[in-house]
Amino acid sequence: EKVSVVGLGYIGLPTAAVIASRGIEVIGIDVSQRAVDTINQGKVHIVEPDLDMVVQAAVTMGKLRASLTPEPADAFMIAVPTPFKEGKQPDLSYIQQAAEAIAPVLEKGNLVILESTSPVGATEQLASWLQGLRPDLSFPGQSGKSADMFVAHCPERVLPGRVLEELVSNDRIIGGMSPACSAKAIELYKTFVRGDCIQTNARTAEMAKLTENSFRDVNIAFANELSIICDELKINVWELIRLANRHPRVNILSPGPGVGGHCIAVDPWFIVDSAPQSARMIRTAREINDAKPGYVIQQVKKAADEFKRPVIACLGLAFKPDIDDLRESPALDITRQLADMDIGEVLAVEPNITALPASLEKTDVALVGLEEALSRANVLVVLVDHKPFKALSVTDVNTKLVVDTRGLLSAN
Ligand code: SAJ
Repeated sequence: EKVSVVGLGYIGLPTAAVIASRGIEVIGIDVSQRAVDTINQGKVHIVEPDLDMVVQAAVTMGKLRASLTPEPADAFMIAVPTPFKEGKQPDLSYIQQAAEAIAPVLEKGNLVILESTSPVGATEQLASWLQGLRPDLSFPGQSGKSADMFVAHCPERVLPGRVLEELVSNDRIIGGMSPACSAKAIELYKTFVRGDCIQTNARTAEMAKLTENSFRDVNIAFANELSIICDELKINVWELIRLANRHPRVNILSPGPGVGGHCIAVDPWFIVDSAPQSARMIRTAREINDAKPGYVIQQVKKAADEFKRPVIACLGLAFKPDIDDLRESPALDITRQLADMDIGEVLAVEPNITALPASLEKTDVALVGLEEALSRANVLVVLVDHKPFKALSVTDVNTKLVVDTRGLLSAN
């Protein structure tokens, strides 16, 4: 048995390494020479707890190898990006490129799995691209033919920061283009997944993944809307949510400075794009969450206006707690906009990085330690609930104006 993983990023690399750690031969394919070289040295090019150890072990055992060029295998797992920009079409070009890359080496009886989060219909599209490239093979879903190839959508659903654990323990949705495709895919996932592998069709699997992230987005939007209503009504939203969540059937998530990351702020748009007239709540939730950074900035401006020479300390730049990932981070966005507004000196505290990211380099923002920020700032903006910030108490900040988007201080 040999498995080929196409795309060695945040999902593909951990998946490849975990399958290899079960003793299965894995070949990882990527378009980046740097990624390929790094992995073949037993090292990693992305940050994820324990990933370095697992990759190193798999490479040393001779079970994991990376290459720029696809080669024959029994199963191919595609884990490439599917970007989406608001107002544009979902971009399936990386899936199409992956199809073009693997098509020449496909053999009768192979299994092709799409793991990338995708709009409904993408798996059918993948099968039809492959069919066009390999008319000598028969792919499922092509009318009137009995297929000798297997195609399925098995969406990834791991949480960054807990990928290696969740890859194994989460239940998996296995959406085959036919029951035979699902059965074949379940066989593969059973080799490394401890959770249940639940069978459905490809379209339902695509929608299930989008639904999970949209559920979270809508629930966070509800919390963000509550936080603004509570500001108006002079109610502590954190206490309010704690109380409401004591009801056995209520479970509200937490407000914040906005929703970041590459998944929850993106995936709902796939649904909106597929059903623009009907996806009204999903669209509104996206708009509410995207508007939250602007609201926070107004709150900070109001606080800063109280001082002649305001020093504003932004606590946290990452998109969520205890990681170094600053991509699509509302905290970073707020800090940059505050600097651009020129309303005072801006300090940034981010314990998980050692240098400012490129987007702040041209600003006057200074990266400082928590101590310095606490001693110098008169306006504190809590943007991320990193562990060291959770240890803060009201007495640390009682001479300052605080805009607390995570409820660290107001919740005490
Ligand atoms: N956030 C809040 N309030 C909350 C929870 C989160 O404001 O109560 C914010 C976070 O601060 C962050 C954003 O939402 O900015 C997203 O963070 P997250 O931890 O909710 O999710 P991600 O983007 O790291 O990972 C999600 C997960 N999806 C779900 O939990 C339904 C993960 O399981 C998926 O695999 C991943 O998206 C993905 O790749 O799609």
